Amino acid sequence: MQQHALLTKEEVKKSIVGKLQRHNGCSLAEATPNQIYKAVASTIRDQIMAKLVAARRAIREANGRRLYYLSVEFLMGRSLLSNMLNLCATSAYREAFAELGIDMEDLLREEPEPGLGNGGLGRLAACFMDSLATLNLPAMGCTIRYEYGLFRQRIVDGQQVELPDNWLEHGNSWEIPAPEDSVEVRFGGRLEEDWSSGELHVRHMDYTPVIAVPYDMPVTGYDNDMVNVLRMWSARAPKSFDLASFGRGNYQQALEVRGMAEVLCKVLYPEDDHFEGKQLRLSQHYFFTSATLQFLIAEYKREHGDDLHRLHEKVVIHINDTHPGLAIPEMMRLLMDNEGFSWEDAEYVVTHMVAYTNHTILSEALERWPEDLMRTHLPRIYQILQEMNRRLCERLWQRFPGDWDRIAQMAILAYNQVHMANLCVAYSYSVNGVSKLHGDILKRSTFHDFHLVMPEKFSAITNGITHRRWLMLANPRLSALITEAIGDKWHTDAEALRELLPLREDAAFRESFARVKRENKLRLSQWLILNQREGFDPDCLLDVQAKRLHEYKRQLLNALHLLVLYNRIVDNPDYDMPPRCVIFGAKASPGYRRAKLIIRFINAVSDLVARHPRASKLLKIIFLENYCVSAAEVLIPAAELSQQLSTATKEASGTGNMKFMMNGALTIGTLDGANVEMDAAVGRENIYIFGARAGEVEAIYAGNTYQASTVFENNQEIRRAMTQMIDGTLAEAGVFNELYHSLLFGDHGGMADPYLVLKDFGSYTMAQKRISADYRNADKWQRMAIANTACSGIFASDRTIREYNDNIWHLAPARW
Ligand code: 26W
Repeated sequence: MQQHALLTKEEVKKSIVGKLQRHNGCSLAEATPNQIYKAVASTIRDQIMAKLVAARRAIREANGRRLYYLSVEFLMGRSLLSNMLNLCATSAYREAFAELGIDMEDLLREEPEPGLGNGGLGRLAACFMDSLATLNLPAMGCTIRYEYGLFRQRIVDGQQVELPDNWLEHGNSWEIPAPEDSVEVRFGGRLEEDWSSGELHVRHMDYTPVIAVPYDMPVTGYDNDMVNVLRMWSARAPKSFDLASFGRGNYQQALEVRGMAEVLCKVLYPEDDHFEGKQLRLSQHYFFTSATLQFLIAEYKREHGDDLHRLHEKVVIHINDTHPGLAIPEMMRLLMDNEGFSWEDAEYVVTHMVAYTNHTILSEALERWPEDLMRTHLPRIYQILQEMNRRLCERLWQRFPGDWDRIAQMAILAYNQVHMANLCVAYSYSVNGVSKLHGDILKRSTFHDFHLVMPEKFSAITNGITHRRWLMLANPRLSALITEAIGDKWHTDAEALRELLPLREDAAFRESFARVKRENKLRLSQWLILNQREGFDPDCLLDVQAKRLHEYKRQLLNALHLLVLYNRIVDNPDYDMPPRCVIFGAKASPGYRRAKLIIRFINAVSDLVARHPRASKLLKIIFLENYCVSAAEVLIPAAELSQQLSTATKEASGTGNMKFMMNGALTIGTLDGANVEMDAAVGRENIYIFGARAGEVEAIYAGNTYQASTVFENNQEIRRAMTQMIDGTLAEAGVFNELYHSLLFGDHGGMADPYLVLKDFGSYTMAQKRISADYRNADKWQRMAIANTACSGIFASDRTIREYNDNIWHLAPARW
């Protein structure tokens, strides 16, 4: 493929030096690393802006449909290198840096990382943005401009400590403020209704107004002219509530309005596993959703005139999980109250415009707002929800006469709660899951009854990752090797990676593949030394589990197994295994006590192993601090084994699993989420599958047939490791009692070992044995590793986005 760099090396040099002169009044030699970073970013930004202007005009003129992708999280990672890559400018810049004496790695570290997401859901949204732009699809990502992203994690004495992430402190080189698109969002207050000329008019009085101001972050497509934006909404108090100009009597109210605006976008909620009905969170969701809808209506009117009856033909709103689900009643409100629509007309437009993706079946993560909170905080929205609920229940009554229990399960309002998932399923035109298995579970279980009533809405589109960030950018060595072998068409057609498959038989290719992996391990080790003063031997097997910390992801299974390995080594002076370095990367939600305890347990096992002379030669356990996008970019290319251990049915898809696979790691995993499809793609001989299958897990939960104590009694190794949890081997006695107790007895009347750690332990151990044996056979291992990269193409988000577009969005690619 033809690659079009915009600037030559000489032009790059000139523009960097020129920026420093004009912006900072200094020469390159005098500039600080941060000034140089900003100058470089600014040269890239100029090129993007030129494209943005042209793209916006072309999209306007094409007059086609547009996507608004609403997500409360976008975990974008750094932009400088990915923009360089997408502009095909990396080599021009690399050469310019070399001649100017700029260290590229140092420079890249200067960029603050926008961590505006928790994990999978937010990173998926970011991958989607890359693929949308690359496929020329007109789309806007819409979210909140949090002042503080996800907390920075430090490990102190083996325990997690959270620090604030003030990512905007030194400015953001990428954002473009768009104050002209500001809108007002209203909270609280009361409703006045009056019937005039035969119609009901609702007036919202005494509300608290907040101004939503957008900041746009450009998102470039790869090797094309497309630029979309991520629109981040920020809150400020209305000018009329300026304290100085405010009369005494309303001083209190002015203070309240200012307070609301100040806290609204302050911080991202760090929970991605547990829902709590906090008012501020509800405000955040409504704030960016309402602002987005008001803006898209204004934009539509500018281009198509004031009549909104065909809005759904030009606009599709995608809601990333239920968090932006208030888009549904909010659009009803805007159409009825501002545009004079009847209920029926408004409902027609809304139900043809909103599409919904579900990302979790864990019931504790499903959003259910207290009705009282909704009533007092968003009174008009609440009123609309009541009417939507009335109509839905009426319809369900026709279908299931007398079946009150079932109808209550499906209702929007029931048991004093607003059930967001039911709202989204009932009123979206599309409901989809994020892997085949997850899509099936939604149909047969989570939304079973809805599936009976409206089967046509349901689909499953397996998640994907942008292989440009996760392979080209993160793993330049492997990328160069691949391009040398099969050319560069895989940059825009990831399925072309399949052409690597026959190269498994090529000894020289296997050797190069192995060399790249070793160099990446070395790079990671150096990075770890720099960041936490602890590296590892690049000749050991590098085994990684990196993801949010959650009981269902079963980091505890991994850690218990390491304790068992330790015991084997200690017991047997001749015990032999290929030396391993096991890395954990995981943030625990600050309020999730048990998850934090698991981090402490991992670190205690790590210390125990490190203190034993023989064990520490065969095993090293590193807890990587502050796992985030840029850490993942160094970690994943180095990994040889990827641990994907979720209890079957619990991980909707997983996306980390795909990143590791693409970078040539082998997976040890359960048949859960997208692992099922990875297994099918790569073949059972190239993956280590263990543990209970989804059907068996469902049967256990349904019938309460599993007894954790039986495993404990029959498996001596597990019994010993668990005893070490509580007998003072790892920490003062008592510290890990809670973990022990939960595995053996369960919590407050629940079943023992609810995530089936003990149940799957035996089969996990067997799989690990095979791994150690296979790793000794370097040829075999490299063949399997190559097969994983070669078969990973279907997990590129380009494929995911094509499927969303063909089946749900129907956008026309922009061309100019
Ligand atoms: C309200 C609290 C809350 C916040 C976020 C609950 C749930 C969430 C997300 C839905 C959690 C999440 O990130 N889910 C992950 O989504 C990924 C992208 O589809 C999947 O790959 C993961 O399997 C799923 O856990």
